[in-house]
This record gives sequence, C-alpha cells and structure tokens, in this order.
Amino acid sequence: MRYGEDNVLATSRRSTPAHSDSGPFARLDVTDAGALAQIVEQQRIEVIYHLAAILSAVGEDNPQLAWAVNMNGLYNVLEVSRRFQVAQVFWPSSIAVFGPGAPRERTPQETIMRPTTVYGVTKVAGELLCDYYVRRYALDVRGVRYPGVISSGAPPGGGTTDYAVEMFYAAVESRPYTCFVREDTVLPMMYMPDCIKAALDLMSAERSALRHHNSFNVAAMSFSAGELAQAVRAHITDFVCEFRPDHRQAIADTWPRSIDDSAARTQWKWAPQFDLHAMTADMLEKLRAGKHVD
Ligand code: AKB
Repeated sequence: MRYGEDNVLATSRRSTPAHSDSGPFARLDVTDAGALAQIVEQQRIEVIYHLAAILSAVGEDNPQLAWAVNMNGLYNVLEVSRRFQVAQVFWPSSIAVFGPGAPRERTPQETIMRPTTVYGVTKVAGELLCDYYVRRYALDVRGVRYPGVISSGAPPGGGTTDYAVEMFYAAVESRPYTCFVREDTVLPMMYMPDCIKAALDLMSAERSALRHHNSFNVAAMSFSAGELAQAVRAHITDFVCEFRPDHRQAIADTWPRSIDDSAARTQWKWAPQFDLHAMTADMLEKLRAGKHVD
C-alpha cells in the first residue's frame, strides 16, 4: 500500500471480514456529523476519500434516502474538513450528472447537465458544493466523474451499470445471466484498478495545474452489453446471456455512450491501463481464484 497500512483508516457502517484483515477500521455512518468530527479530530485525519453513496437504481427506489446520504454525507465531510483543516478531500462524481440533453457521444467536460435521476441530481449539486468549498474556503477538494465501475473485489451495489459486474459473477459460477439492459446498450465503463489509479493520480497532481478540481471526465472503455457477453464468451464458450430490459434501461438511455476526457489527460496526465479485453481476462482470473471455480 502506497501510504502504509497503518496510516489508512477505513470506515464503513458495517464491518466485514475484509475490513478486519486489512489494517485500522472504524464503524462510521457519514450522515452522523458528530461521529465523523470525533474520528477526524481524534485520529488527526489529513486526507479523506469520501466514497459512501446511494447509487442510481437504488436511489430511484428511495429518493429521500439518496438525498440524505449523498448530500448530507458530502456536506458533513466538507464541513469537518474545513473545521479541522483536512489537507485534501476526494469525492467521486459520476457520468450520471449528464441527462438526455447532453451529447451522448464523447460527452464533453463542459456541457448541459440536466440529469433525470435523483442520484444524478445529487452528483450535480455535489459538484457545485465542492466548487464552492474550493472557492470560498480554499479547501483542496478533487474528484472525477466515474463511469460504470467493474470490480472483482466489490460486489455490485445498486447501480444501473451493475449488469457488467453481475455478468462476470454468473459466468464464473456457470450460471446463465439475464441482463437488465438491451444488448445494444453502450455505456462507458472502467476497471477498478484504473478507478484507483485515477483517484491517486488526481490527488497527487500539482494543484496549480488543475482547472476543474472535482468534476473531471475520465474514460477507459465503452462497449455494449452484447459486446461484453461476447468478450466473456471468448473465455467461457458456453456462457449463456439473454437480454430482458427492465426499468433501469430508461436510466441507461439518458447517460453518455462515450466520454471526452481530454481535460483530465491534459491537466493531470490521465491514462487508463485496461481496455475491454485486458479487463475481461483479469476479472475472470481474479474471480476464479477467489471462488475456486475450475
Ligand atoms: C450507477 O450505475 O449508478 C453508477 C454510476 C454510473 O455512477 N455505477
């Protein structure tokens, strides 16, 4: 680990075996401002990576909860950082800031942002709030607009892009998969090692080189759900995937198909390492090792 295991405090509302195996851990609900302040003060926290959020699909089931967690959580983190002079904050935004009015191909860094999900609304409002703390309090808040995230370590968590992760789990467990978006649905995606790389690269960039601070478009790959099934089938030839779109199709249809990330590439030299084929091979290898599937 780059900063040494003992120097990183993981927090979550629930503790899992993974947490207890990997260095210091504290239970924390980010909507509890008092508990957050206590930890930041007592542990003399210098940098915060604030990742807790309700994602798009779950957010549509409970918009009030999405607002409470996403907005109050971010506000608490920004306020505690201001009060206790936290040196840097990382907060991820999302491609969900864009809505039906934005160009869907190579969606630009600066364009119309009128999202139709409550998750997207909280991400646009969050970007503006972070900008405010940068301007008003000179707080060093940085962030990227993540596309769909594919991880071999973290299970799917209520997002519209989760079909991509679920497809891998089904394939290694020799199960057929019913995909909840159409075969021709194209969305931008990123493999978890690149997501981590983006966060660390941005956080270590020279502050004076950054013009956007907390809303950088970042891209790695774009593919259709059908192309992903094909890529998996190149390794697991009998993998069966059918496509039965549900309510999440309507969300996917308002999001970009590809992203223009030239601002990130110019300002802090962003460069992803995984494309669809490299990611598919690595995902399958990791999941098979974890699950002991032949
Ligand atoms: C979701 O699908 O909600 C997230 C996202 C694109 O931010 N993965």
